[in-house]
Amino acid sequence: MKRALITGITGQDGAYLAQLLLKKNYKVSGTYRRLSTPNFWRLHYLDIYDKVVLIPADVRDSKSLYETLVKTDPDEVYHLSAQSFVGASFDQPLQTSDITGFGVLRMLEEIKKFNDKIKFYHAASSEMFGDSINKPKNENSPFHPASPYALAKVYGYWTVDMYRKAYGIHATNGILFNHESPIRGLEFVTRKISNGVAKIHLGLANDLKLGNLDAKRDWGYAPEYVEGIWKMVQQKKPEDYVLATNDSHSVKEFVLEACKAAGVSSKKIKSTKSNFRPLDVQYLQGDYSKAKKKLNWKPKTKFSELVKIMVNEDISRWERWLKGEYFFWDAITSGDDSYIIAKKRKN
Ligand code: NDP
Ligand code: GDR
Repeated sequence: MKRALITGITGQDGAYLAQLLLKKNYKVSGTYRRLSTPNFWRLHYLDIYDKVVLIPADVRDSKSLYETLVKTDPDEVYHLSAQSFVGASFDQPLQTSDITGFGVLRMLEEIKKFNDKIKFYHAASSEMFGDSINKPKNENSPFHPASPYALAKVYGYWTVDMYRKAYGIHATNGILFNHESPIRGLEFVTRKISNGVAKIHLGLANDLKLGNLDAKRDWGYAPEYVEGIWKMVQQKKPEDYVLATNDSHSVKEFVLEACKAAGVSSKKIKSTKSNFRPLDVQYLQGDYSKAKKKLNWKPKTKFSELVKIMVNEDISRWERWLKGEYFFWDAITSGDDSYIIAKKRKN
């Protein structure tokens, strides 16, 4: 039985990847941060909480990473831990560099000491490309990072490249474009929209305030992307790969599709300056030709289908919860949403 360690197993990709690896008969371990309120809702939602081994560790603490390697003795390490929200990286640039950038270095250093035969995956990002010429980006496109988050990912990317060349470690950068799902964090724009229109549909909110509606992204469906991640790590020779849909849509288009799916008026969705970033990437579109050729990977879920999956799931959750059904879900612990639920249930 192969052993996998996932840093960031409590996040969207960590949970889906754990589910996939369990199906492939791996022994799956994952790191989590000690928080005053535990954050395992995704593992419960996918019904895998009791099937994985959970180990407390922080990517800012090398000792905890080494101890995790000793405890799990993995064949493969999927390093997904990050401060992954671009918006927050402008408010906390140093913390983002430390977690998202130096975290990669710390993990690779401990792997080098413990067992340099471990196969390593780093979650790099399309944000590294930033705004450049308006054409689809592949593995050879130059980087123009436009946020502290993107800068940290570029640092991680080159760290992987260096450890591969200097120490012969089987290390891979997955350059993933945006991928979404019903277990996406509530702060990211797609889930903010699906959750927001679901509330408007049910009369629980009057409107939704977003920021830059003109930004374009290449949005895919997360469960398909974790399959691509696994395939990268199984290659004989470690290389870097782009995963994307080769299609790009604006935030405004996402809003219109979501409103159509929920049957609400798009006039209720507004843009406010306070939700704009100091610097934003206006256009991102990927080119996944290499992954298609070498990994036999391709995305299946189209943009409008993705929007429907997310909106329908959020409407159904709100309906179930308001009926009194109990299940693990993030909105019940998020400030504004938990307040709506508490108020409705009292009435
Ligand atoms: P999430 O934000 O959902 O998950 C991030 C994970 O990192 C969480 O488990 C989080 O733990 C953990 N984490 C944060 N800080 C630390 C820390 N100091 N020590 C240990 N763990 C920490 O992100 P996604 O699942 O969406 O993304 C996974 C990775 O892929 C990230 O590195 C992200 O930057 C990258 N990526 C994501 C893309 C996407 O579209 N989803 C596209 C390209 C790259 P906790 O639950 O405690 O907060
Ligand atoms: P992104 O995702 O920055 O691409 O990073 P996000 O969903 O946060 O933003 C996408 C675009 O939407 C615009 N936008 C808003 N964004 C948020 N979050 N909230 C709003 O109200 C809003 N209004 C407009 C943003 O300005 C931006 O242009 C995601 C993360 O998963 C990263 O970790 C990952 O590396 C990249 O995708 C690829």
